[in-house]
Amino acid sequence: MLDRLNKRPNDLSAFWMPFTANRQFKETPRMLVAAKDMHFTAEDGRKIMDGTAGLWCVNAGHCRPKITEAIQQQAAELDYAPAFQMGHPIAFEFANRLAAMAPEGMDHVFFTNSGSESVDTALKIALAYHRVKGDGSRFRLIGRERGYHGVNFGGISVGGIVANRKMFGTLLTGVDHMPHTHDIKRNAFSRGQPEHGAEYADELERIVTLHDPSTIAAVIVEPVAGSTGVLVPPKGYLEKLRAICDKHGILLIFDEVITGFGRLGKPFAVDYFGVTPDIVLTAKGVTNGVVPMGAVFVKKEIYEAFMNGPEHMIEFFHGYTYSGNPVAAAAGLGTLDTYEEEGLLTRGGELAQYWEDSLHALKDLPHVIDVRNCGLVGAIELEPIAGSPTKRAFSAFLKAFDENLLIRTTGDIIALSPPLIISKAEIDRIFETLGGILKKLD
Ligand code: PXG
Repeated sequence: MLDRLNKRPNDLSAFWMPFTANRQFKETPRMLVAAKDMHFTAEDGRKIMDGTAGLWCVNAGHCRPKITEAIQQQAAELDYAPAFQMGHPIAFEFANRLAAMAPEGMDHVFFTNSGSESVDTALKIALAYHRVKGDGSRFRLIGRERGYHGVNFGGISVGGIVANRKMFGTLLTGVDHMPHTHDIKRNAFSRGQPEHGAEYADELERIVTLHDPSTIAAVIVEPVAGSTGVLVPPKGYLEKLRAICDKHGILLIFDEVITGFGRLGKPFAVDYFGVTPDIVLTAKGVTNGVVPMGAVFVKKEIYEAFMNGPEHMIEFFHGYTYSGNPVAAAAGLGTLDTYEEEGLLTRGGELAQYWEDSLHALKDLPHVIDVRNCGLVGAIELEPIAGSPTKRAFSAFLKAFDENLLIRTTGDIIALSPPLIISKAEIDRIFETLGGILKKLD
């Protein structure tokens, strides 16, 4: 067997890597071969601090025993069972545990295998819901500029990232977009929710009026946009979206793939902002990123609306071979146990002030044009190099990796979202390293 700790595979060409500059990577690979708690181990033995919880998912830290053991046991006992017209206990057990901790009223769970699948599932539930209620003229979906909702066709259609859309044809029809809320001129260096910009939500009213409310099925937003650089909603903005949706009978969907499971210092962004949508969709932290899984939470009224017609008929024609997969559900239960035993779903709240102060201490360093934060998420926006956007932040990423710190960059924005087990000393280390890098950056 290949000794993965010591050997690099002899050929890197077959794996077409996702969201990666393949040629650059394969020329100078950055390989991670092991992980424990807050750190990865690189192939040269260096311990790399995980400043991003992998890709915003390893909220409990790496290789946590409860999760590992749960997976091992489940794989040996019931590895797979069909998910259609058949059941296995652990999927129900996990759904019940999730429903019990979910925002109030979100008491039904549909399982998927990723954030992208959760997004498309939520959009399909919204469309079908109106139809089963006899309101099938509601077919339009509203997303937002700079929204990231995964990479499937529904998600890129409602998403607002040009690069994710431009190569892929006509996408879904009947989609419109609200403006994003990123407003550096008025809100630079905001701590938590920015003061200005609630009025960006008024654009929803304009779009709804343009198309007529009777044609709109749902509005989907990330409560805090993650991938496009940590865009925290202005004060009053989400409340306005909720009110406009209520006024017109439109479903509001929160994409909590990043904000779910403790990232903001509360179990969900719904708890943090106190605004409740009709559907909450999740992935990533639901299993600590260990086994792919997503979970879409819906209100009772939505589930109940489908429970009509002849009882032998399938009520919702949707599902995946691996919906509620036993090994994924076991990973999820091990994850929830770990979150609960260690108080991780609220730990971000305890650390948030320290995190915010440490992050904002970098505000006067060269090239820094904005610093923003919410819960245990932070972003540092850099002035792009004229004519070479993204280069400055990518160079910070490479330097950080050399200095044993993993960060994420998107455009010229550095994003940070460490595992929720991080200590204050580790927060200090992240910002000392990053501060040193920013001082030296061209
Ligand atoms: N919605 C949101 C809000 C996300 O952030 C997805 C959906 C899609 O999830 P899947 O599991 O299909 O990838 C995401 C994913 C980054 C980064 O560095 C963010 C994501 C994925 C990879 C990298 O910002 N978010």
